[in-house]
Amino acid sequence: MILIGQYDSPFVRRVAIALRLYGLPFEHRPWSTFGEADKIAPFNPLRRVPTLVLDGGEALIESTAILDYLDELVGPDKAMLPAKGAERRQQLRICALASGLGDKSVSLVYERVLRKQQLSLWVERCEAQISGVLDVLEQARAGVAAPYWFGTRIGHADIAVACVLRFTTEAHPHLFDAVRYPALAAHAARCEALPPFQEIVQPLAPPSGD
Ligand SMILES: N[C@@H](CCC(=O)N[C@@H](CS)C(=O)NCC(=O)O)C(=O)O
Repeated sequence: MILIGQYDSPFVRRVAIALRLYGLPFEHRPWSTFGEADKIAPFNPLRRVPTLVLDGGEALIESTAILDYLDELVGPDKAMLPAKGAERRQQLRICALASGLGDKSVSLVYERVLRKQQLSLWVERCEAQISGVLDVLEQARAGVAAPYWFGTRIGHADIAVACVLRFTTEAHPHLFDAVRYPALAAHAARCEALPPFQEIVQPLAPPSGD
């Protein structure tokens, strides 16, 4: 399998960490979505990452769909998301909130670097969405005493939240205050201490806008 995309993307990083935790070998092509879009296009016309190219050449797109395939590959006993039931729904909701937070953080980066003049209506909307999600995630995580969101085993929700917190903290430090979000800060610290998180990491390198 070949994973396309740089690890400064919270979406690419969560897929790479899941691959590592599952012990699935993969090659990595750290192609930039802007600088190397022409390389990505044959695999994904959206020119977005993550894109996972399977051994037969099939290209999977969208992190949720990619992780769904990885879960299928490792089977129900090893999968980090149950195949059905309440925990699956709850975990998918946390993943969707984290992923949406990631979308808004990425949008704000593009707004900052790609536009000469930022549109305050859009910036304020994204910032309100980000803090709204952080407040909900903080309350949810504070209500869980277990080491991970759904018990003693790490799951996709844990990885998604940790990856998006790192990205948001690096990209928009004013939007994440560890004093306001202590449970999320502790969650991120616990995940970031694990070997796959330490190995799969890249400081944020946003497009230059030139
Ligand atoms: N919903 C997508 C989001 C992926 C995404 O936003 N990737 C960014 C990099 S962090 C990207 O490809 N941006 C280029 C673009 O959207 O044009 C997923 O979960 O895979």
